[in-house]
Amino acid sequence: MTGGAVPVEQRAGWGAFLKSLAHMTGDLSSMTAPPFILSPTSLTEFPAYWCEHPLVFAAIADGLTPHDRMERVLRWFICTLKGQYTTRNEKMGSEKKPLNPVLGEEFFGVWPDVAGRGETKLIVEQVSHHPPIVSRFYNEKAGVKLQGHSGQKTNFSGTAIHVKQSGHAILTVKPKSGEPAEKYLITLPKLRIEGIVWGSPYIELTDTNAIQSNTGFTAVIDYKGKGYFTGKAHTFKATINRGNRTIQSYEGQWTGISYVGGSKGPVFLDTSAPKEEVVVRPIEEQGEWESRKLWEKVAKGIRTGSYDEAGKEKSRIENDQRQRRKDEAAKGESWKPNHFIHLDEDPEYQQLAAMLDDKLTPAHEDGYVYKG
Ligand code: CLR
Repeated sequence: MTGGAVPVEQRAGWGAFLKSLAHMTGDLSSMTAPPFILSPTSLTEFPAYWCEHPLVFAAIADGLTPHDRMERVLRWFICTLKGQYTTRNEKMGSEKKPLNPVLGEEFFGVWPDVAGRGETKLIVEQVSHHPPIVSRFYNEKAGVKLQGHSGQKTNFSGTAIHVKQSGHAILTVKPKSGEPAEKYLITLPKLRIEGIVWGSPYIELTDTNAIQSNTGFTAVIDYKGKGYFTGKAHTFKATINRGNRTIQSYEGQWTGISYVGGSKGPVFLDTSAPKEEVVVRPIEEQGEWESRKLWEKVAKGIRTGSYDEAGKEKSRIENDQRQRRKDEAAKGESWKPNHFIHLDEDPEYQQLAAMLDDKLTPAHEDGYVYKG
């Protein structure tokens, strides 16, 4: 039966949504979905998932050799996946449809300095719709800094939504050992949203993503769901390579434990360590474009089941956006990001992308860089 997890009074709406998915042309974000599947959180908050293990992030710069640091980058990357891709299921019972950010929407947060690890700061802005979000976070004291942007192309196969992420991140590391700064280009994995027909969506990662360092080390991560590598969901196999030589392999679950070498090797990462959520200023102190302030009434409506109120407020925000774009067009102006600048050619990205195998390099993308 279709829609087993859907509230009875929303079954017709879910059926209509599934039908409309079949006609979707790559952008799911602006489609209307029934209330039970709406999340009160905007996509501008999602970059925070990258940094919910600030100690693991800060520890990258403690690595003693380029190889050691690549392994630490891989460990940090893998340890963010559980938060990125399973948090909504854990908190709200299933994957949900996030709020679609508006141009200029901002999200700021920090992970405070505890026991000398340094403070990590996050700055996010929705800079355009293609590519959408740019984020930057850094820990000056620990010598680690990440900047990236991300967008999605979606299509529906009849049973699952396939999501291709565009965008990439560049990590800059200043090794504590005093060696020169290193750069790491991080590409983004593909995802499949399963459980759609039942109305209880969840994410499985698929395919491959990679991390390319200018030190010559590459990490390649392959993802499989149930039944491929081990019969378990959410599994990966990774290798660290130098040129065409594989130096070390890793495998396990990105939601659980992974091992160096085979499953009998030493533990590489245990993701059961609690994550640290980002600290955000109270809504009363936020500016009008800050995500939680901007969406406050919509989020409240969704949380309390006052969907009419949420819908009205959402339309008000969207109409205001349309008016602003019209006004700009009438004046011959175009909207400019507040925290980032566009670069037609980002030299850092070009240099690293040229080192990565063509198969693993994302097609040409726009670039934005932090203004400072
Ligand atoms: C955004 C970038 C983050 C990782 C991430 C996690 C969940 C993804 C989200 C990204 C993009 C938007 C997304 C979401 C899951 C569901 C949602 C694909 C990639 C789509 C737009 C909504 C699907 C609607 C169904 C739940 C019905 O680092």
